Amino acid sequence: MTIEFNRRQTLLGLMSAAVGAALGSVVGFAREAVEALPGKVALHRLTHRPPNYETPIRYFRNTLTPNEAFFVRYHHAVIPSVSVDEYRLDIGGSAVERPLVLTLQELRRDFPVVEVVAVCQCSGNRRGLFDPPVAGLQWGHGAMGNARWRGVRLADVLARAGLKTSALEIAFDAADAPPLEGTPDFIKSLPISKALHPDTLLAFEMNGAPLPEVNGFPLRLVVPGWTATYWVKHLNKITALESPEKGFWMATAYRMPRSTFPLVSRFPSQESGERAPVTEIAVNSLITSMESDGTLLAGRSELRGIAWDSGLGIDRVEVSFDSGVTWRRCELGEDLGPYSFRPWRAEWPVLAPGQYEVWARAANRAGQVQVEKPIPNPSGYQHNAFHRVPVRGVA
Ligand SMILES: Nc1nc2c(c(=O)[nH]1)N[C@H]1C(S)=C(S)[C@@H](COP(=O)(O)O)O[C@H]1N2
Ligand SMILES: [Mo]
Repeated sequence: MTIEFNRRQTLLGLMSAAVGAALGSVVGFAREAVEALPGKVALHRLTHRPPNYETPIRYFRNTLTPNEAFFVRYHHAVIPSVSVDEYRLDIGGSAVERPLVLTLQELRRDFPVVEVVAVCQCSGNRRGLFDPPVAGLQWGHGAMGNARWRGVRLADVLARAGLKTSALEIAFDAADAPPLEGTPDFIKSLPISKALHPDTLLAFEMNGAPLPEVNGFPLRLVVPGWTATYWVKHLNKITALESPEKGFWMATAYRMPRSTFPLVSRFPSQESGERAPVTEIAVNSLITSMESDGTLLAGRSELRGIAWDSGLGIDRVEVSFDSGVTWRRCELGEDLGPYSFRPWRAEWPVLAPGQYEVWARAANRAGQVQVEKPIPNPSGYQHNAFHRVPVRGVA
């Protein structure tokens, strides 16, 4: 069964666009349209088929992103609608001893249920901010979200199937099929070390509720610290491989020229050629307290935001009012674990009258710091330049 995004939904979406506009967008640049998907509030639409919708910045004022405002990204236009009763998860491949088929009930019943708070961030988040522009979906700041994921450990399920020592990668396939135009099937793989990491989950809940339909119902892979391309939604097949996965989504897409980005967390079996796969999320931060016109009122608006990285841990967040000459430390807020958004706030300094910009930058415990200019790369991945917001109303 599939859901088609039809005209009626578009009409409903346009109606909710009016509501969205009334609430006021805080994204600092024009977006094509604001529209609601089933079960979602109005989000910024990039494309309708396939559904690609980003979260307005104001929702990041919550440390956990509400499910109904969580961004949506698909490569294929036809989204599977899976019934819980008919759902089966296949675990097989030449590198398992005992192939398995599990129902959702068996998954919940037979394995310890665990939780992790983690940021799901598209590798192409902020692609639309690259200058010169880069081809691809022109995401602003909202191709990401932070949630409390609940599910079972992938390692426990693989242990039941019995992983052979010859296993090299674990591949993940989903119920969304490539449409007629022939986009390759969406298959991703992980190195064994990441697949067996105790924080890598098969999740059936998000923020205490079943996964929304368009965020992977009934089961998705959660790969804390790594970009969202690995977080396969509607997961229905796990294959233990003895050789590298060679499909388009591993061999061609989601790669960066080696050396363009610091890679702490590597994927050695996929590192042939000049480009290596995108893996861990780059250290990043965002100011979230802008007024509805996208600016801050000096001394009046709250000055707060979020910071995150791949799980090494946020060490500090700093703001600058003089284009990076001097930096002031911010106060870090509640800590929901290393993979979570970390909220922060700052006091306003006394500013002489004039035009200002506030810049925010985060550093992690491994000493990685955000950059002033994004690191150019052909697909526009890992944009982690300082967030810059205009300040007005200095008396
Ligand atoms: N089945 C399936 N899973 C998928 C994708 C997809 O196209 N199909 N896209 C991936 C990418 S690139 C991203 S950024 C995230 C987006 O997750 P979300 O839609 O829940 O926000 O899903 C990942 N998992
Ligand atoms: Mo993505």
